[in-house]
Amino acid sequence: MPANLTPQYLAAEEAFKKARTVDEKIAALKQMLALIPKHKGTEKLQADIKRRLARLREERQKKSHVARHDPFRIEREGAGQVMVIGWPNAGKSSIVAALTRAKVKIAPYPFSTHSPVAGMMPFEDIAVQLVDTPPISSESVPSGLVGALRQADGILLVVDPTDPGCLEHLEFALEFLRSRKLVDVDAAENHGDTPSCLVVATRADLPEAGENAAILRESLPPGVPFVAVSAVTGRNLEELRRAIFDMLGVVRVYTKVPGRDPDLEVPFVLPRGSTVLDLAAAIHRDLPKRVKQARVWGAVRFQGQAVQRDYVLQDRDIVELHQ
Ligand SMILES: Nc1nc2c(ncn2[C@@H]2O[C@H](COP(=O)(O)OP(=O)(O)OP(=O)(O)O)[C@@H](O)[C@H]2O)c(=O)[nH]1
Ligand SMILES: [Mg+2]
Repeated sequence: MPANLTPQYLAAEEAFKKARTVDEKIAALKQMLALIPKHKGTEKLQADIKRRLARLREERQKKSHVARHDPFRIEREGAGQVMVIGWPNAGKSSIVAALTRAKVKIAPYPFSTHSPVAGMMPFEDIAVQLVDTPPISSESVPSGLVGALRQADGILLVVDPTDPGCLEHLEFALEFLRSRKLVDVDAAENHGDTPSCLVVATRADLPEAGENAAILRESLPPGVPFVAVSAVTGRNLEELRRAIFDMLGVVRVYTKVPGRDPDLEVPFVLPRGSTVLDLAAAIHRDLPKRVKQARVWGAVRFQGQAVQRDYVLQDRDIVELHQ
């Protein structure tokens, strides 16, 4: 080979191939550039490394820019994060305002929400984070939204049934979620590596909403939950809170020390399907190997029933771990 590359250079090249982050790649390319034998035979290769280096530096610059200003980077709080999305003027901010104390902007004209705003929705003894977002339409999807939706635990899709275009709006949004692989809208059960989704028809206080709300409901793929609410009268908001909680696919579990009353103040929130062992791991890393069995009060047939470590916890179970 005319280039006569040294083993040191080849090692640096190997490091480049293994590099995952932009910083690691830049470091490896700099190393390659330093170690490459400088002669005519490597000129093209040198130019190529410099080009790649320049491109990565540009990418890093852009990334740090985004990281500083990305308003969609909202730290998850509470039992789960649910993004509220929908067509301009659908009623997203009104729903977030009705369910949380977030200071959102509500206006009779479209595009009134410019950046996401988070608030906590109390539900029984826990709280779920709702995030109001700028609208999506066939013309534009806010940059940063897709990434944020991917991180979320659930997506609440708001549709205005009094809008003559509501069916197209719903179809557009479902296709958007489908095509970006954000939600498996066609699967009856969405839980897994993609967030689940829930469709909300708003303005149930207006007489013209009823008929279209029924059409929207019927047009949904089976398994996608639907609630018709009014943010103005509060109609069905309790049902909506419950549906949001159900969408998260979690269970609340309370722990109890033998001989004492259970701690009903703050539940552990675990993914549905979690077992006694998962609960032990959530309490302390070392606990699973010490737990032999448990007693459970709640959904099981006998109160205080002994269960094995692989018992699947039900929402609101009270669990006493035995070593
Ligand atoms: N009657 C009635 N009006 C509602 C309801 N929900 C929202 N509205 C009205 O609909 C308009 C739009 O509401 P917003 O909550 O700002 O809608 P949005 O989807 O956040 O709008 P953008 O952020 O601009 O996309 C406002 O005038 C609200 O008062 C409802 O349940 N009933
Ligand atoms: Mg809004």
